[in-house]
Amino acid sequence: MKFSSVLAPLAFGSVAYGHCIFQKVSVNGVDQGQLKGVRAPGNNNPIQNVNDGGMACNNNLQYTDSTVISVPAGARVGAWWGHVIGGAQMPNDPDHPIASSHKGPVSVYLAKVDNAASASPSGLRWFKVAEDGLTNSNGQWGVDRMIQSGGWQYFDMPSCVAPGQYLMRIELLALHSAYSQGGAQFYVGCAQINVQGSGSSTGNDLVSFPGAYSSNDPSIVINIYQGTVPNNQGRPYKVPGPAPLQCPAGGNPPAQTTTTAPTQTQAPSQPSAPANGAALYGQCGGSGWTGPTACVEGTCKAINDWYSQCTP
Ligand SMILES: [Cu+2]
Repeated sequence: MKFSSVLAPLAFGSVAYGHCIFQKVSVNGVDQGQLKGVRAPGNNNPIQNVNDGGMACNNNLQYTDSTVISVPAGARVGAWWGHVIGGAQMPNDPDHPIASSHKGPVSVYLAKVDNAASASPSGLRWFKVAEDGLTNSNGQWGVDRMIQSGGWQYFDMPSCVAPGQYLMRIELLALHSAYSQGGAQFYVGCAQINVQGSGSSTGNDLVSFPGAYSSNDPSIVINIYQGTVPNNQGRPYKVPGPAPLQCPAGGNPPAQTTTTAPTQTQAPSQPSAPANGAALYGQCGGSGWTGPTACVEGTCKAINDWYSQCTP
């Protein structure tokens, strides 16, 4: 394909070819379609200057689309990475979805906008909703987990995010050459989403891109390969940027200031379930779910094993 990384060694003085591009979204296990509702560049080169304007939604956007993807608050969301547009560059491409050397954290940010399809990425204020860094015990990074999931970077959209349109910024930070300043590789891309639910948070700890990161941040200038295992020599690793949004306990936000006796011990009786249920489009069940199992509005419908949703 034409998006080869032939120029990368010249441009970056690095032998790392295994770059990647964010190019599609899934919502509760449903693939939203290749290049649907996303803004993707025509090449897979990283950004290595944290002050580059492309730190928001990347540069040289070649693939744009007017789709705005519906994302229920609380949904399990996937962001898919591929070595080149379409995925593998060749059969058995060892650098798809990304070269395994490219270890590092992955993050997701949102910025509230009026119209996600047309919003400019510059000048926005972003809040982090998810991050996946280093597990010291096994030396696994967010990138490792993304590779193991076939290119899917999964996270949960916080249940308290206010309904409305957002740009969703997906970030992968590859640290294999981060031992010197300017060596870290940022891969970013944006999706256009419409959050549905009854939350009220549009974030705190708001940051700008560029601006959120400094070039000498110890999370960005770091030698992860000092030991035999790329685990930061067993030290904790702080993912750059602010902490992810934390929703109030209980998942579904408004006006639930008191935590009353758990209702999970009794089987939920949906039609008669009173006030303490999930809102329309909220999560109401699924494997591991400890939140409400009834719906204030709509009917609880199993989407898959790990996600049930209040649907109209
Ligand atoms: Cu690379």
